[in-house]
Amino acid sequence: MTQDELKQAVADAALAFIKPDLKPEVIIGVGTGSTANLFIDALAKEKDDFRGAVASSEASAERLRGHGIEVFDLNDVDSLAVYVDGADEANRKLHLIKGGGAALTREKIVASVAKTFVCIADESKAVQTLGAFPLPVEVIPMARSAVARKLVKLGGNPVYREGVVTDNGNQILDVFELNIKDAEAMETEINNIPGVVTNGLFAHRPADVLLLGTSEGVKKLT
Ligand code: ABF
Repeated sequence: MTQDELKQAVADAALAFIKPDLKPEVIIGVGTGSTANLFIDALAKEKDDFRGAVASSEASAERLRGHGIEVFDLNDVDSLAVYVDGADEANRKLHLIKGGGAALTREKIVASVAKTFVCIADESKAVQTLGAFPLPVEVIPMARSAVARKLVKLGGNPVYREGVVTDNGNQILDVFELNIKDAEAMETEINNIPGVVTNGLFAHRPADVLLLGTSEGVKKLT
């Protein structure tokens, strides 16, 4: 199977996973990226069976609206039963690296509100140790160089993602060569650097379920 077919398979599996929870009052958290886009397209077929969605990016909000799905501001929503999103890397503890699409901060916020976080990914994203994918860090623009110097002290090699402005008006540093043995500790340490909005480690709030697309079918990891 191609990578695109694996992504489609996990998008369809995510829809089957959440289908029993769809009710007229339900609002669903929806992520960002090519796998999440396939989930949005699948979700559109059920649009009359739930109330709407909260999106983790402007791009996903636009795609949802394009399908006629109502998009809610998170401030107007008390709770989310489920959040479905992709990832750049996932380990066996379901700790993730996210943010390759620069939407990490909103993704982390929406994930934090959701009761169940369902991560959807093709098997190329499964790793033993996180960190081969450069860790995205969203920074306040005036702090970019100061944060980068601190990241070097942590052993990383931060690279400014030029030309990218996040939905929050900030910038992204991609940190190469980090040795992420303890993802929770690293997440905390980087988030404590003044000027960091958040980093792409999802370890304190990992996924609850990982639907992994493999050539032997979709595996459900918890
Ligand atoms: C989002 O989309 C991000 O957190 C992650 O960077 C990316 C994964 O993209 P794709 O599904 O296109 O591989 O979930």
